Amino acid sequence: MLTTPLKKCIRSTSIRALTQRPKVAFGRPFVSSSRALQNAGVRQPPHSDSVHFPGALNSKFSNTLKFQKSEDTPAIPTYRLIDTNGALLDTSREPDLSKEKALKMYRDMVATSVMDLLMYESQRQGRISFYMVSAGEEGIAVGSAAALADNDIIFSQYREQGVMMYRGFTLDEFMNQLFSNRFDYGKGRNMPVHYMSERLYLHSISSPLATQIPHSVGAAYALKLSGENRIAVCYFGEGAASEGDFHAALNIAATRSCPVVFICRNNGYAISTPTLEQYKGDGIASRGVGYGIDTIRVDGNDIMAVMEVTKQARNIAMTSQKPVLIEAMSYRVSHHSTSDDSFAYRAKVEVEDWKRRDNPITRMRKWLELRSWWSADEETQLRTNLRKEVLQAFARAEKEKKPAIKNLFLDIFEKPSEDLNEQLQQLKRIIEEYPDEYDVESYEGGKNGL
Ligand SMILES: Cc1ncc(C[n+]2csc(CCOP(=O)(O)OP(=O)(O)O)c2C)c(N)n1
Repeated sequence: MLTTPLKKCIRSTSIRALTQRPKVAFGRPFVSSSRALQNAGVRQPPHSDSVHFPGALNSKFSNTLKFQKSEDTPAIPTYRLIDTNGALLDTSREPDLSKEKALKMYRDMVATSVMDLLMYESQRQGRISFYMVSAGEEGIAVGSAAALADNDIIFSQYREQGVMMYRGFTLDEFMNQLFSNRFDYGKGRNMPVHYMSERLYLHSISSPLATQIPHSVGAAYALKLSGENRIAVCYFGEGAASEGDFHAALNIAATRSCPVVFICRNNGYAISTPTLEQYKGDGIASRGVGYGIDTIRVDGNDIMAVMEVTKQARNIAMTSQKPVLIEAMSYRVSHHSTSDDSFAYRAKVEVEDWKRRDNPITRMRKWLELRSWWSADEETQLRTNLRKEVLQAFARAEKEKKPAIKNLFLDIFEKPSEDLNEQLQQLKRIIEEYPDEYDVESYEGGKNGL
């Protein structure tokens, strides 16, 4: 039963009320939850062929019984700015980019790929326990990061090294995490590649797929309420987009009008699962439209297109306070991780073809060379220097001690519980009783680090 004031409120609501400027709370337009109730009171204009069933306000009546078929709907186009030879496809759309910034973007893509190659090899040698490269996806990461504000809040999956590189995560910071040494911000508790940085507004990566998507929406909602001049940005793969969290997140982002840019890296595979087995629709982009979210598909090998698209997406999210979805197309030229041999489920020739056909790094290099901003000598110099810098950071991180053993028990709760303190003492007693069984000296403070 509705109460009388509520009935009155519903009766007095018109379409105009729905389109009026929303109330402002904490500095940003705020959609109140009573809006849902207002929907129920939409008036039906007499003799209109439009239905105003509250669930689909713009649907017209039809006496043709016709199912909508996804195959009849044209696929969303893939936006590009430069072709595979680095030439601008439309000269009226010259990217707004200084030489200095372009060279930083190029350097960060190359740095990501040099670090990836060396770290992949170091895992094969057993020096680190695990690694994931982002080969073929450097353009998505660096291109999008270059279009964001330095303090936009970032949520990643695990293949976004280029975003961190562009933000200023240093090679030492990468290596400290990969070695779980005493300088690792995660105190050695997570697997390699699960980076984080409070300084750079990079939320910690965690393994359960897609959980970061609703987190990013929550962060965006908080930014909206506090009236801050920044947005949340969330990266994920097309495989992760099959999780329930993707649905929950995009739906709430749309209905609560949250300033978040979703960036889906569609690289064709989720470990061994090709996209043909992942979904039947037109990729991830077609879903955005279904949620009422402004959406675009972009060529992820074209760093300029990714940058321009992200710039505009950020602008929409910031000025209109609503979500935007970008689906960036690419191909995962690497194995999924060091625990995967992708030739068990795809032909080597497929991968080799892709490598030869297109690549975000060579495409940008050609673009730079067309402008005489880059030369073969500079390329050799850059790669030699980067290799040296990565190996030096690697050596520094490898010889550092691990975090003090007590960190195993800290940060589970804000303060350790009595049980945890008791377990810590118990571990201390066991280590003292069996000193030869534990390698405590590689941890900061050794036994006293407990
Ligand atoms: C909830 C959950 N299910 C399964 C996994 C195992 N898993 C790790 S990565 C991955 C594939 C993800 O593919 P995609 O999102 O397309 O990203 P990509 O690896 O291609 O970059 C899976 C299934 C996981 N980490 N979390």
